[in-house]
Amino acid sequence: MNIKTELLLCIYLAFSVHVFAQNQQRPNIIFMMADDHAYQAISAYSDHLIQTPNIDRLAKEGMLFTNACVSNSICAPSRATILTGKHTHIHGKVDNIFPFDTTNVTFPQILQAAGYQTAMFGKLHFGNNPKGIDEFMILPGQGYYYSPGFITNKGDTTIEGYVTDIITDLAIDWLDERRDPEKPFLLMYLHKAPHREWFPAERHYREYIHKTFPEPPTLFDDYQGRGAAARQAEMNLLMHMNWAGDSKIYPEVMDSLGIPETLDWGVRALEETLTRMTEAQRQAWNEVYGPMNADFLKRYPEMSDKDLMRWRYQRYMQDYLATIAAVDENVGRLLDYLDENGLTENTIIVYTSDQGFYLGEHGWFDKRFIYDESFKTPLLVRWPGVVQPGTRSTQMVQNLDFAQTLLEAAGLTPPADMQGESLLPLLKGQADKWDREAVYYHYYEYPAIHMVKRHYGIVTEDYKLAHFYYDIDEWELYDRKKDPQELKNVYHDPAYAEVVKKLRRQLAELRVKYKDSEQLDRKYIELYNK
Ligand code: SGN
Ligand code: CA
Repeated sequence: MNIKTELLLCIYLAFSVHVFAQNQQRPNIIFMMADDHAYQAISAYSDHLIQTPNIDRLAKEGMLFTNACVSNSICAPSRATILTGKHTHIHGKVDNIFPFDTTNVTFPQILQAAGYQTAMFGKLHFGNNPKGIDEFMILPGQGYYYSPGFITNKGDTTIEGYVTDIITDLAIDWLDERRDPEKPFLLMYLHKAPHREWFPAERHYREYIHKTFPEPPTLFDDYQGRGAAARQAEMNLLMHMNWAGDSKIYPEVMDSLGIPETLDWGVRALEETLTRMTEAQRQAWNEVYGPMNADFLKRYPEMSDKDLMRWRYQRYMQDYLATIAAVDENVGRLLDYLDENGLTENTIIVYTSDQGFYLGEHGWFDKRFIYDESFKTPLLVRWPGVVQPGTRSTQMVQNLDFAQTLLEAAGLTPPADMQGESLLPLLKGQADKWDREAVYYHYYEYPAIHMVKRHYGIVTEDYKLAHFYYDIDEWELYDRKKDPQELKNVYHDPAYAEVVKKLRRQLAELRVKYKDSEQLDRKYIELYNK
């Protein structure tokens, strides 16, 4: 920590220390996050794709948010926003590329300084180690599904096994062996799954490879109702997925069919993970993916583009959802541990993702856009005695709000420069004390993989207005009530002229409120292009 940050933390704690001194039983906090976990793939939201009985327990015993969203739909920026309570243009981690600026103050640092025992297991993806964490084991970068390596306080290590099981073992071991019963704790439990490329555990791929999933109505979207940004994005299942890495087609099958790999690392991605498996794991894999390949080899010559799109969608869902089956099982293990050890009552559990994800809607995978499937994120909160079981909130809450919420829950006053709102009134069932009408969004990483153009925008319950401002200058407006699938940009429709005027004014006000500006837009473009 540099001297300035340290000083700020001390001053801040001197002011807030009396609050927690009064608070005898400060709650433990378990922050659970999966990477790229779409709300469409949690049965508490919708059970058309998968059953997630363990994650659903959190909805049954707590609150489910139907309108939770992120402020920048990509991994590391979202994580930095969660930790700092600030928009990405303020904490500076606007994309996945530059390392996180560790002079930012994060909520775990504040909890640690206030006497919490802190630990983090799983994926952080910051390019540097977490601050304010007593013990951590994090995956380097994106990490691996099989035999993953870990960076720890005491050096690097590799653990044989399946990543989702291992992260849970680490969390449970820590609770069991090193938790200090004299202190409240913060446990950051951060899954790699279901991030691309989707490599499930044997017990799940054996089952899921035989499943067929319903297709989203917009699988064959032609993007005609929208702007250039949607048409030029490179995240279409048919055109932009890798054959080896994503669909798990063997390179020799591709060769014999004359299919080139979509992106040059696709084959490497498959081979790298297969090489990390033990001999027995590889054998099991080939027993299941071998016949799938043989079947594809036979059918491919007869398949139209439409057939291929359908095939790729099924292949995608089989692996993506199978990795979620392991997340759900492991969340169940952790919840059981809390039950068996008397920790359920005094522990707040948050379950969320670093953003949403496209599961074939608009023909897409990946995220990044302000459009709903990537903009919205799952959010479930269980807090016995405070949150009424089985409740739902439809309010527009944002990952920007988590830091303040958790600090207040711990009896602390959040630093004044955090930009979110505490969710405590909503959690306590006092929605009348919540008055947010709109949220602000800003995505930066471009030009880059998936080619989603830079844009910022405002989202209200009724409308979504976005400005794509780099290498094009286009505005899009969606009527969320009439057009929930966001298929028709009505920005130029005269019937919406008044709405456009009002929203543009509100958006300008939000940019001022959150201290974003054209000058900053330009600064981040210049930094990126350096
Ligand atoms: C990798 C993925 C992309 C993904 C980014 C960011 N490709 O580059 O599909 O958008 O990560 O993901 S992969 O073939 O290497 O998996 S994020 O979750 O870290 O933001
Ligand atoms: Ca992610």
